[in-house]
Amino acid sequence: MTTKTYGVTDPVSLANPTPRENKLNDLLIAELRNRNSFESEQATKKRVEVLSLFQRMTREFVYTIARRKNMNDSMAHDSGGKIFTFGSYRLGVYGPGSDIDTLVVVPKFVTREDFFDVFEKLLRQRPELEEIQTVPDAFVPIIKMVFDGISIDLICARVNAAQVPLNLSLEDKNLLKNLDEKDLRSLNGTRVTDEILQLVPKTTAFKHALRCIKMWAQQRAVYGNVFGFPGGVAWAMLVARICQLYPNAVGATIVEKFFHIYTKWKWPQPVLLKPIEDGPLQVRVWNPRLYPLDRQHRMPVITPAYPSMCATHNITMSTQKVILSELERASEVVTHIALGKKNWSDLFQRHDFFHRYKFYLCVVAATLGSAEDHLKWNGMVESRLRILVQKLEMTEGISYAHPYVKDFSDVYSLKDSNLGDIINAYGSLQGEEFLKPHISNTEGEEKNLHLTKLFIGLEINLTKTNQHDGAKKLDIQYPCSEFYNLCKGWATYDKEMHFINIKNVKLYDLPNDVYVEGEQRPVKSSKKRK
Ligand code: 3AT
Ligand code: MN
Ligand code: MN
Repeated sequence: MTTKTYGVTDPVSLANPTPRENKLNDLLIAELRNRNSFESEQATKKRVEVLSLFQRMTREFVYTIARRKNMNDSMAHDSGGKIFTFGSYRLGVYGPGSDIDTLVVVPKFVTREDFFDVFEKLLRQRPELEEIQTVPDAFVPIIKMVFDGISIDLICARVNAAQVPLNLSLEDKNLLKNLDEKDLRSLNGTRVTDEILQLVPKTTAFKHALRCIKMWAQQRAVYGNVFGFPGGVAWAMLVARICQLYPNAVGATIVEKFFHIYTKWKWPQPVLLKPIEDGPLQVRVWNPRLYPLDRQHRMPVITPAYPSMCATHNITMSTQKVILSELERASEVVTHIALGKKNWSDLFQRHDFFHRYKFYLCVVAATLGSAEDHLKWNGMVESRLRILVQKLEMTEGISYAHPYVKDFSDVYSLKDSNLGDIINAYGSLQGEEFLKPHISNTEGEEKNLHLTKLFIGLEINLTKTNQHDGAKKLDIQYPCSEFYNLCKGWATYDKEMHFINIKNVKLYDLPNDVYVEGEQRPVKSSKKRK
């Protein structure tokens, strides 16, 4: 039994699980298994092997650079090099489709240029390499690849040390001194996940509960940092805090307490896993007393590793409303599960986003060019969607604007049609017939039209007075044109190549591909005529 105190308060209860709680926990794990949350032991073994190969390659990489810098053989060997992981693999909540988020840590004398030169060459020599994409100029420079059937996100960071031995821990804040921003960002993922795991009393209960919360959040479409919802790290910290409050509970109990506690939480009171620390760098640490921007965070969840940041700064008035109502629903469902009146699959019931609003906006990003060109343009549009959401929130007649957390993409060939006609037809049921003949089957073609659509559900509250004023029609001109300008202000925007369009789509005119297999389209209840 755990008695040590974790977190910023005493625990709520030290109770061990009851037989009934153990039973509920078994049922939860069985339901997760049914839904393919866990991968086979064999597949996991392969991940471990690939990681140990990457560890050997990391040492070879550092050794090569050390020799180039004229170190002797023994010094070069002692320079070391170590891989760490972060993301779902490190947290132990990965599934069959998960990647491995991997960090290569090197001593001070190895540069990022070396990584994108020497390490990349080492990778390209390997027969297991299936796909590789390097993005050295990204916010977090990265090599994305498929290696021996496994997706891998590989990043690199230097630390403030001459050697990186195998027992190095990234906990020491002094390792962060004299690094650049990209090194700091690259180290952050691992430093945060390592701390979360250390701050949790029982990792088994934590992992089971987090798998459940991730499954629930994905099914209910409240998962995804870019769109203004908590991402994987934020959900992990939210679960970790509950684990601290119930240190001896099993996963199922953590889940139940999770929903009960967060429906009653006094936001914007922050969720903390430990007191916020000061440190040796000239960087900002989250502090709402000092920084007005931090005061705007509506549901702050603060990372434990120095320098502490808010992982949920993207949450807006609308997404907060959606999250709170989903927590409310889940809180009722788990109450019924505990009473034996419902089961875990009820918690994981799919959302009804494409059934519940009368009006939607469809944001279309299009690129006349390569798939890679479109990836960049669309990525920029998506990362700014929440700004459109915030502008809509302030528009009269809209009570909230609910962004959907997934995009839909297609590739078309222009044929003889006008580009504008295709973009206009895209995103509605009406347009589907027109688009059919344009579906592209020439994957590699340079000048295809790449299209991605995003949806925002609008909750309207036009009051009687402005209906009488003749303003019955909702006016979204202003937020939309502001959003166009914002996107077109992108540094590498090219008007011959990049297009952006927002259209109104009514519920019954939503395109077919937003519904999953087996899901019925909503049907107009025909007015009874006599
Ligand atoms: P999967 O099991 O892989 O689906 P995950 O939680 O590991 O779930 P990701 O691999 O997408 O999810 O992300 C792992 C971490 O990488 C989370 C975050 O710290 C970092 N990360 C992901 N995407 C970005 C991004 N666009 N910018 C900065 N950091 C990111
Ligand atoms: Mn991952
Ligand atoms: Mn990843």
